[in-house]
Amino acid sequence: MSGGRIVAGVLAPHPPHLVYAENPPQNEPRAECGWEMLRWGYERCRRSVLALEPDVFVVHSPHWKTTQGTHVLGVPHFSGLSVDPIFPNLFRYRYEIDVDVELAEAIHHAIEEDGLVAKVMRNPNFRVDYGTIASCHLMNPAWDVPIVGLSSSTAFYDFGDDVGHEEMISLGHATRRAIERSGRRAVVLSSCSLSHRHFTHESETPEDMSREHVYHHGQYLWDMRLLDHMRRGRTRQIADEMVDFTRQATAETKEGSLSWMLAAMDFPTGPAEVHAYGTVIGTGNAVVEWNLERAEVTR
Ligand code: 2X7
Ligand code: FE2
Repeated sequence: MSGGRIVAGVLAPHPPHLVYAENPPQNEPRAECGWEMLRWGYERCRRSVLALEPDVFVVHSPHWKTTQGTHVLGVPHFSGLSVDPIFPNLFRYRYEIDVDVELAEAIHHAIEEDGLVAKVMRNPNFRVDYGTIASCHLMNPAWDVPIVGLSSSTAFYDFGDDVGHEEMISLGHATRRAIERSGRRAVVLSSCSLSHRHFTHESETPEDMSREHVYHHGQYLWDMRLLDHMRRGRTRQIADEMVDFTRQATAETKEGSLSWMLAAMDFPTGPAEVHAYGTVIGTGNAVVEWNLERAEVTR
């Protein structure tokens, strides 16, 4: 099969707080409200992306960390309870996840073609990480579109952030190639926050928005710089500045989700749509859509 393509890419951050504040039936804890700007941004983004009728979401998560290369979820259905290790008070989520195993295997094959280390994860009892779950839930709470989940290799930690960034660019190219061969209409999700320094104390009521603000002006300036690049179609410049950004804003881009997604989209030059920016315990989070089916975004 051929003729597949990436129809959209989304910077889709995964703070469990956003799922908590939505009160979906799958999540045990109950919230009064909270982080509305981000949640309403996700709502707008979701409407736009689901209108493209994608066959699959392909998500790269910083919270599935693997030491030997990139792993790909490769079981047709996962079911279980995901508990956030840091915020068990906010996220205890019962998941049912369908996986596009054929595409997962094709991505695995393409990664190996490029000489990178990869593995298909075939353990049916594997507990899917909360980064994958939160981003996919916020993009499609109905879970009626299958996913492919990619781990983040620890290349950034083992060999340095510059090497890690380059490896994620290669991973993005391989992902794109596999999708093109697959015939699928895919949406790629970069599951990460931007600046990532956060408060070490939680307020008694987690959704008390009088306590929410940016951690540090320098971090905020970096986030705004990146969002400005996105809105002006400067994706290559983002890639050029990624290592500096990651270091100076202590950004969650360290695990490579954004580098991977920009490369998978082949660095689009049209303007991305920033649906929302907001902080979660001081970290910078943006919901940003590259709708590659719209004329002004295609190259
Ligand atoms: O994983 C996260 C995150 N990236 C940002 C903020 C809060 C919690 O969890
Ligand atoms: Fe995170």
